[in-house]
Amino acid sequence: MKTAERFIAPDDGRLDDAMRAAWDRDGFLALEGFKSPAELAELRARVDEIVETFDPDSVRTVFSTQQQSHAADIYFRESGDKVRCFFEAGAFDDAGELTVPKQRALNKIGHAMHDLDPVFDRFCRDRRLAGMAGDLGLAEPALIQSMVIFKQPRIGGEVGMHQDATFLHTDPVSVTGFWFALEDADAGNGCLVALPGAHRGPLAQRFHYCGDDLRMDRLAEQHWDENALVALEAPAGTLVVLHGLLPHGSAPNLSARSRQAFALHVYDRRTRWSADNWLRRSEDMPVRGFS
Ligand SMILES: O=C(O)CCC(=O)C(=O)O
Repeated sequence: MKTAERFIAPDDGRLDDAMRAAWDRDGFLALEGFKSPAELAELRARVDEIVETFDPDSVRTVFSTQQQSHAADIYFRESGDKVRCFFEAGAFDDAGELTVPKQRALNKIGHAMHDLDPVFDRFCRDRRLAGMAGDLGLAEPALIQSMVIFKQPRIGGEVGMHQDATFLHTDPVSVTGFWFALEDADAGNGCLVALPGAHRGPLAQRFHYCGDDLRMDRLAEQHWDENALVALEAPAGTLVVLHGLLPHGSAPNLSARSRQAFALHVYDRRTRWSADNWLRRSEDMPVRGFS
């Protein structure tokens, strides 16, 4: 598999012509050195604190993109405006007991740390990101979702190929992913993979409420050529920006190294947020921009 091109992150976050051309052509942009070691260390220390205070017996929700079984789970459904921890499928034995310490058992934390936690708030509400969002056409950015993705050693699960607009839909599509490597991500520990240029194709699926049920509907045939995948290798501190229609995912992490990442998803308020999206927020927590 080829490795995708990376740019050196601009100091002020503003995209030059070559970066804009790569974004238009590929539907992604990898910017190395966007976050400093100190910024990464601060966020990772906060992640460690959240995990430290999390009681694994309080909930046993497993998050897996392979089966939507978690969808029935109220803990997941109500996490759009909360800070909640989700387990890896491979973290339990047949008797339902954790086989690894909780620090090695979580798949992710989601989905509103950017609004509820001061350290995440600072990491996300970065004036360089605000400038970049403007360059990407997000004229009225709304920070809708944040996720820590652990990709644990040995048991870090696959993230199946998907488009973010499947889960965070607006009309027209505007969701944009800002994915940060908190640790080195490479082909050996399950880095992101993507199909360059395939963001020009249609939205293939939608995950949405239908009454009280959450369901996945097919909207268009998926002609995603897995032979054309590229590896988005990303040294710690790299920001990978992902177009909402770009098919992307990541392989399981079978290595002994973890591959922690943080993702922030932003949409443009000038578009119409689809009311049947899975992610819901209470009225007293309206979605906010970069300031
Ligand atoms: O970190 C990963 O492996 C997947 C992340 C992803 O798909 C996303 O942020 O949209």
